[in-house]
Amino acid sequence: MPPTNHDAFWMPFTANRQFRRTPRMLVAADGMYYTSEDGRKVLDGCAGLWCVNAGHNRPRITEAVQKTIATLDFAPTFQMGHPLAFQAADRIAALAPGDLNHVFFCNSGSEAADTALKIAIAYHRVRGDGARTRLIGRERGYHGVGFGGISVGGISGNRKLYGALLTGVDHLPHTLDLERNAFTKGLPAYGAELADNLERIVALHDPSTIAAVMVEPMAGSTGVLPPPVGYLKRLREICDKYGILLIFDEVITGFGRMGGTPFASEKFDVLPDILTCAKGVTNGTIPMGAAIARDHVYEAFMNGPETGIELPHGYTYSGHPVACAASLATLDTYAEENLFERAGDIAPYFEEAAHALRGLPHVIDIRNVGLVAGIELTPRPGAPGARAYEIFDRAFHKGVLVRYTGDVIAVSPPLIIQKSEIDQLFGTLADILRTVE
Ligand code: PXG
Repeated sequence: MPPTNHDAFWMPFTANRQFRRTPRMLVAADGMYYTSEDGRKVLDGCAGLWCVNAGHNRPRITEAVQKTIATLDFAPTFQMGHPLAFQAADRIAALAPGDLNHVFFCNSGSEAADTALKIAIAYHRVRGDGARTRLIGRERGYHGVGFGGISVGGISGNRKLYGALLTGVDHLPHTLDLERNAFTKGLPAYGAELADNLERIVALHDPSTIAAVMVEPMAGSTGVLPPPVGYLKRLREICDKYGILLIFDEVITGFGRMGGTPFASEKFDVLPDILTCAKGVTNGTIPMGAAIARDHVYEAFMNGPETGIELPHGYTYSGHPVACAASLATLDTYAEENLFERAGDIAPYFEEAAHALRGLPHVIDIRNVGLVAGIELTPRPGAPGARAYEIFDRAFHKGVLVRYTGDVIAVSPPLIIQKSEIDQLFGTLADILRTVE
């Protein structure tokens, strides 16, 4: 085979020139491990990009994809249907808590976020409350890379190049508080009162102008921020008080990541009006996302003339047959192996292993919930992110794949991880932390 040319692929969220100098290439994956181009086994410490919750190369999912692509490679879902889309929606709705019963399919978490925001604004409009157009997000929030998602999201690096973004957006403060909460195991004790900032935002803009609040139950991409105890409940109460829709972005937290339940919503006992998911919905195999609406949201649209399109929105690949087949097989795999419960059962061991890094050089906080951990480091003077990048790169060469964001190392392995692999994961990080500058 000729050597791979690295010039044409403009890589996402990557330092392209740096990567071309020192490429890190993966060529195969099975179970908990990738195989690198130079033939090494690399432990997958982040489930790909937080999506391969059942581990790699699961036969049931592979077979379903192979069978479906040979039977119904594509079918439209605008004015046409195919059974797999209805079956997948039904299964996903059954897994979602409460009356989150109506599944709008798209192809990614970004599209799910923008879909949810559009549904929220349109919901108020179809009810005759069309002045409710404002959207409230949170500092450090990540809702993908569409214009809706970056506007409501709060990661400045993802926003600053892209102009004025959406108008009519405001942000809650983020919930990270190292002074009060550093090295908390599980949910931090302090910070529920930060939700009260929603009252201030409501007072500023008037409740009659606000459509929705969107947050991640646990902020992932920004560096693992579990919600303070009571924070999400408080957001729900304030939304209820003022008729504001609450959207949970469960693109990372969905499908067992929080341990014990399919969604964070159930784990933290707070029901949003709309829940978005992606990633684990197909175990990362085929692109798919969804915005799932509660009955009152869906029913608000079902009032006009029966021949009218209720929601002028959708993607060519909404409910793609191959993605739906992958999703059905993925949900079967999760259920057969009790993977959500398994994640909950092994989470205490994972927590102890993560917190064993406390006291090592540079470590200023360790945060965890379910099978997610974030290890925050002091930045190198004048070079934010450089130390975390070096750790990520060295870990890869020592056979462990982790993520880094800013100066946080993020770990979120497949839910099938064994104790010995948890030891390998954190042991490798410990070795590197002891020697990194
Ligand atoms: N919402 C949330 C909460 C996410 O975490 C998206 C939306 C967007 O999903 P798509 O499928 O459009 O990428 C995400 C994606 C990382 C990392 O390592 C996180 C994501 C994607 C890639 C890397 O932090 N989250």
